[in-house]
Amino acid sequence: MAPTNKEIVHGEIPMKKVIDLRSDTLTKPTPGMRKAMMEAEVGDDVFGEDPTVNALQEKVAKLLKKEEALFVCSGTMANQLAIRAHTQHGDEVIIESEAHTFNYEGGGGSALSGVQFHPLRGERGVLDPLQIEEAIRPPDHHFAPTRLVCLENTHNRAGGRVYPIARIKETYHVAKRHGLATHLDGARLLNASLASGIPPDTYAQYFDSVSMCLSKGLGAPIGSLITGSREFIDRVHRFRKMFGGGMRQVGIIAAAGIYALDHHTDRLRVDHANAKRLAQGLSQIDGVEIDPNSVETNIVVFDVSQTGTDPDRIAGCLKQQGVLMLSFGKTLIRAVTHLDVTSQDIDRALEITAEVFSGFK
Ligand code: TLP
Repeated sequence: MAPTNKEIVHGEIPMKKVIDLRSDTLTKPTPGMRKAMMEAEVGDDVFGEDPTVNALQEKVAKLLKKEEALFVCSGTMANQLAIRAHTQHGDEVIIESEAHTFNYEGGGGSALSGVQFHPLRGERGVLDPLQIEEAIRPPDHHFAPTRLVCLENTHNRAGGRVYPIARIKETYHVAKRHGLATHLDGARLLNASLASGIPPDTYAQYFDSVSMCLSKGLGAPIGSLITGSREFIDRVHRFRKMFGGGMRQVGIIAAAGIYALDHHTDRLRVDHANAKRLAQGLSQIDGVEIDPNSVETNIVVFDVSQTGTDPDRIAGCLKQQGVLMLSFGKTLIRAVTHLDVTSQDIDRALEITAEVFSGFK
């Protein structure tokens, strides 16, 4: 019998498809994307001579209505280069306490830029602009001068929350009143844009720099862009070289990015619908706490404290049944929908999750 959607053929033995919801970074390049990569025109990008990289940079600069964009290998590198280019050693950077740049970038802010972070506790990832204003250091030599404010949209740890545009606008005005630069970690900016209906450049206008990833929901195997003014990108370019991020015939991966932007942007709505479907199903399972209304994009974070069981253990049990999710702190589990997950996969993942949770009553 032909393998069903739920099966893949591995040698002679039909195996159940593993439903991998750990991250939207796990997607494999599609055949169309691989073809675009294979056919990409390339050149040495350190010489500025890779036409495919140049085309990608122009495309993203245009999308965000910024003067320039620079291709870098990862979201982490994009954020860290932005910090390096906006600040000097000894400066302070205001950031939300659950932000990726503060928590998951290997201490890059202090190690690579010599800055100290001033983390502020947000309300599900979102800061009150007044809170930001109060945190700005007065001009006194005792203090590290506040130089930069970083926001994240969508906010990963807040379950893919779309950062409200009104808050972004007010934050921008506070920052500018105090002469601060603004940076957006827009790793999933296109998810935010699709969910809110607000064009990406409308978000981008409130930031001096915006980073954006191609290797998350968009499904490219690698790559991020950092955008800003010509002068800013020129500084970033120098630091990219310094950090060892100058790449050569890299059009081969930039082609995947162009393909992703052209073919995978609108389909993010499928991921959002699947995430909603997952959240709705999870909310019906005893031991799971989640408000499906809080799920706006492709990230579903749910609380399992009612089970009295460690999320690592629960993730381990789900894994044994072929569903992969991430333990996301003391009581939380994260599931992310993406290009390689269908609505049937979501239904199957829900059946398995319900079965696994019935063992924790
Ligand atoms: N996030 C990854 C993990 O690092 C947690 C994920 O699976 O979600 N900003 C945000 C908001 C991110 O979520 C990530 C990656 C990054 C930056 C860093 O991007 P990469 O992994 O390309 O360095």
